[in-house]
Amino acid sequence: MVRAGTAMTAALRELTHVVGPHHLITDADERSSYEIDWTGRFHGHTPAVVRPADAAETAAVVDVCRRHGLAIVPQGGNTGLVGGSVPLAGEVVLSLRRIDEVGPVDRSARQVTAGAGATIAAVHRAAQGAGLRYAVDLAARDTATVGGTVGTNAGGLNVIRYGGTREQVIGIAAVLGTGARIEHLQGLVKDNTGYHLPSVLCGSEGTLGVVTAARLQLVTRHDERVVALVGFHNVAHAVEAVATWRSALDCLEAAELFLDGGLRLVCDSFGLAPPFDRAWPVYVLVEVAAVHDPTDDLAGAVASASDVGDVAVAGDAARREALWRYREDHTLAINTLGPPHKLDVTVPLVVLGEFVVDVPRIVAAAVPEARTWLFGHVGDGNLHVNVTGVAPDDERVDDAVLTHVASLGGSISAEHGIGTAKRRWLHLNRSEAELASMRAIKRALDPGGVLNPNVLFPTPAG
Ligand code: 2HG
Ligand code: ZN
Repeated sequence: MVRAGTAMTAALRELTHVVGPHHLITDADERSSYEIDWTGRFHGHTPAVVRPADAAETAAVVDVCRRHGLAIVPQGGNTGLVGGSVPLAGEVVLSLRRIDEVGPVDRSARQVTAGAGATIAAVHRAAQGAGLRYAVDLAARDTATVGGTVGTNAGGLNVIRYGGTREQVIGIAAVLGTGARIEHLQGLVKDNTGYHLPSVLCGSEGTLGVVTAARLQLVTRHDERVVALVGFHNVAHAVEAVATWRSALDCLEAAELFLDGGLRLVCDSFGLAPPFDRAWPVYVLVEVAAVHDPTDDLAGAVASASDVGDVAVAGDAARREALWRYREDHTLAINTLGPPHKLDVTVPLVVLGEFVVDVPRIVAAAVPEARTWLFGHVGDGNLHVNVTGVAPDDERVDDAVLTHVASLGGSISAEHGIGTAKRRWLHLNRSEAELASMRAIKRALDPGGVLNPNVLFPTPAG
């Protein structure tokens, strides 16, 4: 698909014409941060990074690329963890970061329209200013963008209460692979007028259209927040406790699990004091939020769980943040050991406890020198299996873990997407008929196969 010589020169000239010379980046140094993913595992190259200012320029960029047969990788904050936003096969990078306007919050509809390049933190600030909240939150909030999180249907920390990104997207604006622009941003909650294109594009990983804006649902801001960090002797009891808390606590926003090894790594990496005088094999961090102080509800729920060791409770923002660091800093701490293999999976809650125990053994059987780090959103069965000490292109561990996950009836991608990292294993979760339907949609919306052609499908879909 990548053109050489004069054809490329002509295409770049046209792209310069569309976005202006400052926003077509061809210099190798300036391109480099767009060519590598956040973890450092996926590294490619691009002839150019194109940075349109708005949806009209985005449409013109897609049109130029279509006509010249240039493949495109749409990119937002480039915080994706499955190699889906970097040009691994010489694609043009279409960076949406300049389209970062967050519109006025509609207080009565409780919605806001945000440009694809707006960060999740910017949406949070806008919602906060209107006394509301955007329900999607994740550790990469300062860099991850609306477009990227829509493209990957990002989950994050509050899925147990509010669902993932798809549940918040009321409308969408995008440029399809056909070059057509669609815009459906009125924000009507009841709107049964055919296919729900926001849902189709959400999670499509840039293969069907380039999202330029999204109409997002906001939720009530609960200012009474409490976080508890609970140490447990064993995983089964921790998982059982979370299941009980989920039904007992209407105000449960997050239930996150991590293990002693991960906690020690975080503390060592960032000079943090451990939360308790002694270590516990398993930790669960829970956050509750309500209009009235939920401390007593949380205390009652924690007290009723069996096998609870130490408990730390934080009501004020600084101490809540301090407890969250033990969980959120896992990603940063693990990356200090070199690019990890990131296997973001869901397993049915009934087998989650034994999965946590079995996975390190499965990893060690595949690559004895590998180290396994487990943490994640235990409330919805989503664990992040991180593996270090394995070469970036050595896929033995990925194969062993993903095959095991599928055999348990789980998903090989809970919230990060398939990208290039997992496309080999998509058949474990999707039948031939499902893959054929997905390919048919791809062909209809991107007949030239220009949009992110090297992700998602086991072989290029075009
Ligand atoms: C999180 O839950 C993110 O913090 C990143 O999904 C997970 O680093 C990871 O594997
Ligand atoms: Zn996560």
